Amino acid sequence: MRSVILSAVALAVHVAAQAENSYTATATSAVEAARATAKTLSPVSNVKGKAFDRLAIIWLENTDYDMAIGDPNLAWIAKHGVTLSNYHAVTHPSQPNYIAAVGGDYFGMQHDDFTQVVKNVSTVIDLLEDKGISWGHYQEDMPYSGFEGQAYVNQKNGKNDYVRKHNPAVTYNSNAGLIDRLACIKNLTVFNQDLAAGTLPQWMFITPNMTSDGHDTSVTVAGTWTRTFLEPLLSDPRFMNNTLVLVTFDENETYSIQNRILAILIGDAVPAALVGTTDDAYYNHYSEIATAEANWDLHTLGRFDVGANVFSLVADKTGDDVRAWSGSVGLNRMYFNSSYAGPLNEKGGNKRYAGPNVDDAGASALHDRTVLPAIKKAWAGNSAPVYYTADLEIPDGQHPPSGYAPSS
Ligand SMILES: *[C@@H]1O[C@H](CO)[C@@H](O)[C@H](O)[C@H]1NC(C)=O
Ligand SMILES: *[C@@H]1O[C@H](CO)[C@@H](O)[C@H](O)[C@H]1NC(C)=O
Ligand SMILES: *[C@@H]1O[C@H](CO)[C@@H](O)[C@H](O)[C@H]1NC(C)=O
Ligand SMILES: *[C@@H]1O[C@H](CO)[C@@H](O)[C@H](O)[C@H]1NC(C)=O
Ligand SMILES: *[C@@H]1O[C@H](CO)[C@@H](O)[C@H](O)[C@H]1NC(C)=O
Ligand SMILES: CC(=O)N[C@H]1CO[C@H](CO)[C@@H](O)[C@@H]1O
Repeated sequence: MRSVILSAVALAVHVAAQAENSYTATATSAVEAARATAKTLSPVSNVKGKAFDRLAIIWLENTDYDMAIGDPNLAWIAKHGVTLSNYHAVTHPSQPNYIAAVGGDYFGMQHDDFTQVVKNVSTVIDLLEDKGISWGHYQEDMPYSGFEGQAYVNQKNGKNDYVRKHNPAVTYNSNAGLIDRLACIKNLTVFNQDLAAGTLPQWMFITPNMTSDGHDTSVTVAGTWTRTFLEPLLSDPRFMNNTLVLVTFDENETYSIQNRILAILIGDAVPAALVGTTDDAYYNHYSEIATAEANWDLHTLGRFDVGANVFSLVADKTGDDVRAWSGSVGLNRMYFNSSYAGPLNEKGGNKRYAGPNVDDAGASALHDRTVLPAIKKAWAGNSAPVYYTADLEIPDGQHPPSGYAPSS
């Protein structure tokens, strides 16, 4: 009896550990072998939201605000949507921005290297699944669903193509340890299959490849790719069914200036009266999580998602207050161009993960959302430092959270 129980436990541990680390090989033969057996899932759901029923987030790369809005194709998208003119990335370089957009913090990261966020840190995916909302990642040219390698180059010309640093879900071991979640981290080939089959999820994150997103090319290529991808979808009822699309960038190109980036909301969930207008409220990548939370009454992560502004066209329907930056350091003096330190920082500093604010401190004055019960259960009583408040104002490398100053 005892030995049976032990082997069942051992098996469970074995399966989880294997799933987190089994699919990193990048040799062509290894990729082809893994592709043959990779699991792909396309769960569907139909949970009504207050302002939209589907959220599609598309990220492009490394372009300064003025360059982006000057691109004719992005300008075309802006004309058909709402321009968010005061949207800021949270740091440099790319990877921490992606990490932040699903996990509510970048945990001090200042690099693009292979990273695994510890398993007990949750993401928006936990919040969505808790309410039965289907989700997916679509990463252009990811060689197979659930691939965990650092990169996969174009097999014909050897050029950069798919990169893990632009795939936020796979970097969190809370996802990478679960085979059914890896199966929802797919490529754009599968996007087209899901579109055709009517099996697109309600929440999706779309990353074009390193050519298409402008990283190795230019905003002209990124703008062309985005309009080519999006324009047909705008009139396709299989995609556009009370759908909100966010098109944005990971970061600004020029490090010495403010890390402001272009963001555009478009789709049939945008009220007609707002099409072609500009919203100048302060947003950042945490607004992406906050907006999903407000729309579907999700719980929170208890991190920077709690205080982030909900996009105002959504906040109009959810009752959220869109606040102005009012910190002692003015927004005009916040560059968001370097990282505070933390466990993912390669230059040293405090290696302790900050804990979520499980007491919902300050949040009740803002909204009814509370931290996901599973997160509360995991972190309650933990002695980890907590630097999250319900404030809109967030830190950066020049204004770090207490105990997380960057080392020089
Ligand atoms: C996309 O993923 C699917 C499923 O794993 C795989 O069969 C296909 O070959 C991939 N497509 C590309 C372009 O790599
Ligand atoms: C990136 O995607 C585009 C189509 O969106 C394709 O033409 C190109 O071959 C892909 N890969 C590279 C390395 O350019
Ligand atoms: C659009 O959404 C509604 C539910 O909100 C659903 O009944 C309908 O089937 C959807 N239409 C398409 C084309 O998917
Ligand atoms: C961030 O911007 C400020 C102001 O221009 C500048 O002093 C600082 O060197 C920049 N930091 C980085 C890492 O570029
Ligand atoms: C989460 O994992 C980290 C790293 O293993 C550990 O230091 C921390 O104590 C864990 N937190 C909880 C709440 O278990
Ligand atoms: C705030 C902002 O947009 N910062 C800059 C990003 O880069 C462009 C081009 O260098 C600047 O014009 C922006 O001011």
